Amino acid sequence: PPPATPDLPKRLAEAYRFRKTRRNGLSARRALITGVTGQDGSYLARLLLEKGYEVHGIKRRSSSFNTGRIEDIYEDPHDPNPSMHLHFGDVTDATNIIRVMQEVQPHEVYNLAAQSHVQVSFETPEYTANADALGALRLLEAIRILKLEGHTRYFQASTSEMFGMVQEIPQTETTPFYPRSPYAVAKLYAHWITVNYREAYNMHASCGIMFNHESPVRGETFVTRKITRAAAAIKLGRQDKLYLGNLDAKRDWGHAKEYARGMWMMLQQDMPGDYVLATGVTISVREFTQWVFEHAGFELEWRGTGEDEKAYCKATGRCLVEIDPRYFRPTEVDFLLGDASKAKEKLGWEASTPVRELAREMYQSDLAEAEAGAA
Ligand code: NDP
Ligand code: GDR
Repeated sequence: PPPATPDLPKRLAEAYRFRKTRRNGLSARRALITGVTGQDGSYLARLLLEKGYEVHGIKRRSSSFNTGRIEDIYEDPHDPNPSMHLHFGDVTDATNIIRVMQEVQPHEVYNLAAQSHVQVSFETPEYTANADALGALRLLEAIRILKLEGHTRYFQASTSEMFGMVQEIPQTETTPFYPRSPYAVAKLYAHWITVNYREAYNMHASCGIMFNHESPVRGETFVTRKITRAAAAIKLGRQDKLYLGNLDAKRDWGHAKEYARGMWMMLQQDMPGDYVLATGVTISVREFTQWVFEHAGFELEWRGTGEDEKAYCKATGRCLVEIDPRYFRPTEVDFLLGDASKAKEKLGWEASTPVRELAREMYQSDLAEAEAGAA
């Protein structure tokens, strides 16, 4: 008779063994990326193309051009053998997701699509829940409906925002969650539904609990990029000052390119699992601002407190940074610091770009972009 408690890990390892067989005449190792036009999607698509994958991305229809970040890797669809394909779609549209999934029959799905701005989620909570929470469910269900569980591995972009009001320092895979925004609550649903589908249906489904990661192609309204762009514009005399919200918030900021590699590594494991990706260093928005302005040649002096705090250029006395309370959030996440020991031990993944170097790279890129714009 079978043992009362079956040997689950062995059974799962068997179920997840990568199927190398051809399916419906499709042969290459195929990956489907939702959110391919975003920061992480663009790094991940590049990485997978380098590794020889056939990459399929889902992009939204937009009234203006939204493929700027992947322009250089997107091939002409008339090419007889393109390795990068774009499909119109939206994670709020289940029929579309099922159709694309059926067409592509991917070996790996990376769900990066999201309304990813925390502050915007307070203004669009229902849409954020639809895209960020139910979007994950739609993808997992599509895999199940099409009976691709034994063939398709799934990655969910979970977030350190789920820790919210932190219950433990540093935060690990076992730290309790306490989300503080509609975005974080939606992502918590997506996280747990991924865990549930893994346990209920033996899916190879993994979550990367990723702390903030940035790059020169970071969205312009996230604080790091907002700061590096403003410093470059101020340097060139095109902007007077920068308005920010909470300067005391502390974040664990890493480089997006390294986090994309971590996502891929999770799906190469025999067993699925959840992993924190973080640098293990935390700094405040104020410190990040200070460093970026230093790169730009402005030494800052902070005066005042709370909403009246301002930063002045030490050399000229000119005010360069002011607080605008409109950027304060109804509920804030004050402090995040991740411990990525599990990822280091099991995946061999480690963040390697110091945040100061990241700030410099982003500033230099924005300066070059601003100078080119002026030419
Ligand atoms: P971005 O905001 O840069 O990219 C989000 C992507 O999702 C874009 O391609 C966007 O398309 C797409 N998208 C948004 N809504 C939909 C929708 N309804 N249907 C289909 N696509 C949609 O985010 P990042 O690249 O920074 O982050 C990638 C993922 O990782 C996100 O899920 C984010 O929540 C998560 N994450 C990010 C972290 C970070 O620090 N960057 C940390 C932890 C988690 P479009 O270009 O048309 O807007
Ligand atoms: P976050 O990133 O909310 O951590 O979410 P963001 O850069 O928006 O904010 C970081 C911190 O900076 C404070 N802040 C400001 N933020 C913005 N955007 N604009 C400002 O002017 C400003 N001034 C101060 C914020 O209050 C906050 O404390 C990011 C996103 O990529 C999520 O999708 C992802 O899940 C998390 O990181 C991990």
